[in-house]
Order: sequence, then structure tokens, then C-alpha cells
Amino acid sequence: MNYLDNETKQPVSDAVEQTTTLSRTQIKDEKGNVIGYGTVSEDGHSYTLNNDWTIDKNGWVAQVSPDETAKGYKETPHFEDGKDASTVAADTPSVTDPQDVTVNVFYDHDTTPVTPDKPGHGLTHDDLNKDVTRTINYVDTTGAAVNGAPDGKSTYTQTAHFTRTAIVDKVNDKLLGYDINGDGSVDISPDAGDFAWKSTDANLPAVTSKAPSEVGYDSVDTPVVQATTVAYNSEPINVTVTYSKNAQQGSFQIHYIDEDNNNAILHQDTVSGKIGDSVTYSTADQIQLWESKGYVLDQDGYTTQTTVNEDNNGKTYIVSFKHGRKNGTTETLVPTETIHFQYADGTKAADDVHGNAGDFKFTRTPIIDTVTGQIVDPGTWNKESYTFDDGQKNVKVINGYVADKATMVTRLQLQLT
Ligand SMILES: [Ca+2]
Repeated sequence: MNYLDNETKQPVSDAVEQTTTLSRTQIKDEKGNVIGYGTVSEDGHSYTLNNDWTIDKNGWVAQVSPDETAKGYKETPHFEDGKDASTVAADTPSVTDPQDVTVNVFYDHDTTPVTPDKPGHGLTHDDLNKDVTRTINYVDTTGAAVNGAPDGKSTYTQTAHFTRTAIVDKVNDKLLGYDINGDGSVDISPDAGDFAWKSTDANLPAVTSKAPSEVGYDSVDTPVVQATTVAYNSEPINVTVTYSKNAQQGSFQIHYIDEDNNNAILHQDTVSGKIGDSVTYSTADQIQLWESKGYVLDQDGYTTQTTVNEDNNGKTYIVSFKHGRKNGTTETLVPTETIHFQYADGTKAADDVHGNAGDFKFTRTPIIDTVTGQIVDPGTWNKESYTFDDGQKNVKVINGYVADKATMVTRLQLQLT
């Protein structure tokens, strides 16, 4: 008996061999020539010819076919003609023409469902299970999380579960298809397996956002995220629900001040809008304007603001200037020497004699406030003192008088202020 896989025709288990013995008695004459086969009488004087064989032990016994279910085969094997081969019946060889007999017993592959809760037979969890999610995120206008979900959290996730049950060959784990009616047999071929996905929760119910007042806001853009139905191959859904507060006004100021005039405000601007509004403001134009009027920028305390917000609301930015300085017109002084001649009583004795400083000039340049135009520093003469080099002069002779100085060797200290 051969026990064969009905698909591959390969042995499932070892063959079983039964042997039965046949015998017959040969009859010879007195010279030893074979007369034939038969039976000799008890007294040995006569015989009966009969060529048939005699079978011992009644021939081949019934043989129960092995149980190969553990290997994935169906319980009941069959013969080539399809008939039940659970047992190969007892048999006897032909007594006239005995031959060896080969009996083939065929085992069909059994199948088994592989359910999504218990993957196996080469199928993974993901082969039989698929989840589609809808995630709702609750935020405010700045993107910060808000606990607006029904369960008081900031994220709410709904999941639809899709499953399918596969039917596989128990012997070789080959995928045969999918069972959709639960009877354990294939309804859908492997190629059409996408149609086998089923779900009991593909209808995602509506989700009501918490009232804005419950979570500290004034409004919400999506009071209810509507119900929807997803398919096994739907992409994950992401929904954002945004809470917001009523916009509040805010403003900030920019002061342009004169540090050389008790920080007097030269100019001020106010930038205002709703909190969160975008703004553009630059100090460049004002700085240019005041610089054109003689001011020099000391510090631009304004930092670029892109919105009116909680941080800059009510704030004042200071842009400070000092007065510029420039040189005024240079003064020139040519010093002169005058010698008076007089009598002791003070009356004039002769005309004055004038000396001079030659080519020397004294200069000074004042510093002017470029804002007020006023002199803030008269400047310093370019020489602290100078000695007249032509100060030696002969004193005029006047009859009857004696000069107190015969010669004037004069060292005049010119005090220039
Ligand atoms: Ca089925």
C-alpha cells in the first residue's frame, strides 16, 4: 500500500507491505519427471492433478490507512476512483495466476480558515487586519492644544477596524482565498482579496466639540465634526478644530527723544491693531528726518515687531538722538603793538608808535550745535602766547625830558581769550 499526496503524488508516509505465501505440491513419476501439480492420495498410489495454488493464512488482511490529519491532510483518504480508502480491504491473490498487487491510497489536502484574531500559516496580523483612523486635534489660533475633545483631551481618535478571514492549504500554507460567509470555504480568490475586508465600525460617528466657554475661548470653528464612513483603503483622516478668542485691541508706541534737551519728545508714533494682527513699522524714515535736521542717532531702541501681541501691548520703544556738532567760521586775529609817549602828568608827549606782529595770525574755530546753530564752544586760539620780535624801538627824544625807558625791549604777553 502506497500512501500518497493527491496533489504531488509523493509519499505521505511509508508504504506498508503485506506478504502472503502460496504453495502447491509438485508430482513426479518414479523416474523423477515432473508430471504436474496436484494431490497425492493418502496411500500414495494415486494422485489428482490440480495446478491451483493454496494460500496460507487466508491471504492479505484488511489494512487501516494511517491518520495523516496532523500533516494537514483530510481525515479520509481515497482510492484512485475516489472511493473511501480508510481501510484497504482484505484480499487474496489469484490461485490460478498470483501476482503482486499495489494499492495506492490518496490523501487530499485539508484547508483551514485563518481568522484575524489568530494569524498563522504564513499570514501576519496585518494581512488580516487593517485599521483606518480619524484623528481630531483641538487647538487655538496659536496652535496650542485645547482640551476640546468629548473626553476632555486635546486629541480624539476614532478607529475603524477591517478584518478578513483567509482559507489556506493546511499542508503547505498556500493561500487559497477568503471566506466571507463564515462557512470555512473559499468565497473570494486571493487576487480579489481586497473585497474580503469587512468592518462593523466603518461608520465613524459625529464628534461634538466642547463648547468654547467650557475651555476658555469665545468661539470654535467646528462645533461638530460630522459622521463619516471610511473604507478599508481610506487614508488616515486628520481634522483640526480651532478655538479662538475675540480679538482685543493692543498698541505700542515709538518715542523719538532729544537727549540734549532733557529727553524732549521730538516725535511719537502709535502702532495699534487687534492682538495678533500683523504690523509693519520701521524707524528708518523718522531717523532720516531727524538726522536731516542736525540730530545724530544715539540708540534705536525699537526692535522689529511683526504683530501686535501680548508682549508689546502698551510698550514704548525709545529712539534717542543727540545734537550734532560742526565747526563754525574760523576767527582770525592779527595782534598789534602800540607805544604811547606821555609826560609824567599823563599828557601826550608824542604820537603813538605802532609795532606789528609781522605775518603772524591767531586763529580759533568755534563749535556749533547743528540743531540750534548756537556756539557751544568758542574754540581755542592756535597760540597761547607770542613774543613780538620787533618790539625793540628807539624812544623818541623830546628836549627837556628824560625817558624812563631809553629802549623798549618789550616782551608782551598777549593774553588772547
Ligand atoms: Ca465561504
